[in-house]
Amino acid sequence: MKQQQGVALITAVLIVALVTAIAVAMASKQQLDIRRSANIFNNDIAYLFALGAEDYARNVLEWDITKDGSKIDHTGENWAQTVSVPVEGAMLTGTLQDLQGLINLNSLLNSNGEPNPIMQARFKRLLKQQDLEEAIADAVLDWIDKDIESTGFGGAEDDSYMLQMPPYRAANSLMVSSSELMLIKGVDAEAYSKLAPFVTALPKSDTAINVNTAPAEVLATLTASLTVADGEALVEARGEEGFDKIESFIDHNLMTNHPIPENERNSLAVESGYFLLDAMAEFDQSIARLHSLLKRNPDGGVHVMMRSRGAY
Ligand SMILES: [Ca+2]
Ligand SMILES: [Ca+2]
Repeated sequence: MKQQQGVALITAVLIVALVTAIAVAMASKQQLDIRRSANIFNNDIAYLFALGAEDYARNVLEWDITKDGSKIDHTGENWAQTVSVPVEGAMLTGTLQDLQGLINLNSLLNSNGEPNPIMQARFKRLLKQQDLEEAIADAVLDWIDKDIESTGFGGAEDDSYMLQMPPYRAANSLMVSSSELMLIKGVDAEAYSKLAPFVTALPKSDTAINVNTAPAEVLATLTASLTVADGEALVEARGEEGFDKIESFIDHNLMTNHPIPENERNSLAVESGYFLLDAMAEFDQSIARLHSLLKRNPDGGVHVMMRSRGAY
């Protein structure tokens, strides 16, 4: 009888222990679920705030045309200033970059799909300036051109990429992101990091370089004789106001020894149509990062061409 009571007691203790363990597990799982749901909500809210920043950026770009009255774009304008503001419990930060200040890799071809010797020469000068093989320019051209015939010495098409591990094929269409460079023959991570600050991939071939927003390294690619130091002097000379027209740049005394041929002038500009927004929204412990490629028409209308969460 006593032995039976002992067994019952042990069983009771075991049941209590089991129920306690289950209760603790349930409670902590519930807490995790609550935290997880809160994270999902907060991430969504942060993303919505980032979209709000995009809307604001679109307005700023539109105002720059409709309210400002001047067509030119330069780094002293409102759109070029980084904005960091608290909004209803969130912290928003947004920066707009003029992508036409960079070399558009897709402009190595013209809109008819033929090689564009002016832009090729500029890209080759950039490669040389960054101590990289000029042959990379051939491979980039092959990557975006429609055919599968290799260009020059450095060209590469499917036959080259199919030998890689894993094998892949050339895009044979315009690049969507300049990070595609990393897939291209001759471009490793180091080469990419050298080029990335100076190149872009716009959804259009024939785009001009804005001399008011181009960094010194890009200005230095405009003629064979310009150096990065010349580019820095030009950046200094344009100041925050920029050049009011392309002739003011071409005829500037710093350009006297670096004449720009007549046929290359319309691939230079003092205004821009493509901008990259880098927006970040922090809400509670969630952070949303948004990159938006914005296209602005001459009438001021702004469209989102591409959006990417996280990296661009
Ligand atoms: Ca402007
Ligand atoms: Ca090709």
